[in-house]
Amino acid sequence: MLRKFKNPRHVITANDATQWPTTIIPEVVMTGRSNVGKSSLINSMVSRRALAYVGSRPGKTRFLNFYNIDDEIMIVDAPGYGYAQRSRDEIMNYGVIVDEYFSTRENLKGCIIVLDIRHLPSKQDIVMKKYAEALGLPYFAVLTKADKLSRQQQLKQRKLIAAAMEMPEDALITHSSEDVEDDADTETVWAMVDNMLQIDASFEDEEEN
Ligand SMILES: Nc1nc2c(ncn2[C@@H]2O[C@H](COP(=O)(O)OP(=O)(O)OP(=O)(O)O)[C@@H](O)[C@H]2O)c(=O)[nH]1
Ligand SMILES: [Mg+2]
Repeated sequence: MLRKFKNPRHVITANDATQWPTTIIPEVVMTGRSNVGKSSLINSMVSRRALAYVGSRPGKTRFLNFYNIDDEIMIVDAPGYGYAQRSRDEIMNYGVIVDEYFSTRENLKGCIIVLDIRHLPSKQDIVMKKYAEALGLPYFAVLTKADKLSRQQQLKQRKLIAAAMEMPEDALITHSSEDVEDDADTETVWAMVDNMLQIDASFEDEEEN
């Protein structure tokens, strides 16, 4: 059974760090190529059709979008990378925004790397994973758009992607935001999120002792 939320809400689209919400709510950020389904994944995690903005063309999510999920967790939707239609300045600007967030945000407790199950990871995906590792930020991957492949193809792609990302297969969750029956996979995504937050909490306990 997929967990239910009472009041998931959009807090702000933050153009710069001064607009980041001042809370102590732990944050998990979505990252990945443009158009892979980051915003759609947020919607399926909270069982809402249109909390996060989804469109048919790449490059929809601009700047950082903060979603407060019942005051328990903040999901942060980041602009996708690798979108060729953006101007050079725009790309630079997004790089700065995202980098500043990752490297300075104290609330940030984990990262979900979103990949399209049909494609092998790009260089940027691998860089993203190494970046999270270098920052000591817990992460896992969600392979979206599983509805586009047969079960057998899904298993094959998951293996290939795990190898290319140098990640254990169980850190890759296959998911579809189109398939309304996909409760079990969405719940697995939440379980992985819980896990990331617990890892952080146990570090804090150690520091106190
Ligand atoms: N078939 C299928 N389509 C999906 C799935 N997830 C997302 N899409 C579609 O893919 C397109 C992009 O989805 P978004 O959620 O906006 O992707 P995004 O990663 O947030 O894109 P940017 O904001 O541009 O970075 C939309 O047309 C979605 O309907 C999925 O699981 N299956
Ligand atoms: Mg988006």
